Amino acid sequence: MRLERVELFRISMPLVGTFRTSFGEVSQRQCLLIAVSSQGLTGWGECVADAWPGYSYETAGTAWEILEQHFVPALLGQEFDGVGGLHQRLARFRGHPMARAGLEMALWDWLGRSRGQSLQALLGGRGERVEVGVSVGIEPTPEALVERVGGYVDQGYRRVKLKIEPGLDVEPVRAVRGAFPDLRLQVDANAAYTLATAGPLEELDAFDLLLIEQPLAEEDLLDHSRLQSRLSTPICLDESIGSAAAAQQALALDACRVINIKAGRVGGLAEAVAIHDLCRSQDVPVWCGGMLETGLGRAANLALASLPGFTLPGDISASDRYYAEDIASPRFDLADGCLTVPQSPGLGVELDRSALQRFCLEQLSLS
Ligand code: OSB
Ligand code: MG
Repeated sequence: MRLERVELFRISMPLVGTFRTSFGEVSQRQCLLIAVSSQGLTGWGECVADAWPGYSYETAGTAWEILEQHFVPALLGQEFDGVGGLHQRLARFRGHPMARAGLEMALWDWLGRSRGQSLQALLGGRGERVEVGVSVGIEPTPEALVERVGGYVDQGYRRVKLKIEPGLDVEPVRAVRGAFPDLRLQVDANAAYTLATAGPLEELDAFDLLLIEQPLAEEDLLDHSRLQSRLSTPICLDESIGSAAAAQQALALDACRVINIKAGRVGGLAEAVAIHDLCRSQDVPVWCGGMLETGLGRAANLALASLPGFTLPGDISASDRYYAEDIASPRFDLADGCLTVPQSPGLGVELDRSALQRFCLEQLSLS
């Protein structure tokens, strides 16, 4: 195949509420949308890099630069063979997994549309619905947190993830566990602790959590392994797992017992599936992480999460948990704690060009 045109859009969409994590607060989500066109068909992808480097070093700005200057020129007008061919053409470039993944997602959408197959079918997923959870930001008081969690429980979410940071960990978790004794509960520190400050995490063993996500620094597999030996709760890694090779090392070191898979963080859906396959062969549970995606990224996450090794509910909430207005339709509604996996060709959602123009800050067409 040969790409004839690639369009980049930098967008900013208001979230329904401010989302606070240990690395900062966000109330407007920035990301890039990428459209690839060939043979009269267009595929859409979402690059999940945010406005500033809090979660990872990539930003919407760095992704734009890398796509415009390097990745897109390496592909435009060149003959290559599907997703494998795309990765071969980009193999000489180091890093920038979110930029890579956004482009790859657009190609998956294009491939699915050209073959009349859903992304779920292309990836090897199955089933009409997947069970999902919700990620809840840090709240100033335990009372406010319990109220927010209660709202999500009333909507039908059966698994809740609480963001924590030093000083806002044991007491908030105690309050939520006290109010919801049977709720499936987990926490995410986004790398906010060190081995020296991880004492409170040992106290969390008392609250029957499914897992503790990314307690320590991204690079620090060894200390995660040391910490895991002190905890009965499984550690789950997010930021630390950039590839299947990293996953293999983390598991060999017992640095984690669960893995959060995000296609953006690992350079695309192909690598995400490779991590899934590796974990499945070792009976390690995985779940699909989220990056506050628009309807496009959410559609891709649902297809990925329908693979058989995704045995824990993902951070893939309903559209109304994030955005009053989205750029893709149909929206995703929660039913009985589940979302429906799109079945139409490609991502299975349609981009709304007029909504896109309303949220668009900058756009560029390359051909
Ligand atoms: O660490 O999982 C994370 C959002 C942005 C960046 C990092 C993370 C998150 C979330 C939200 O937890 C997940 C979602 O609902 O999309
Ligand atoms: Mg996380």
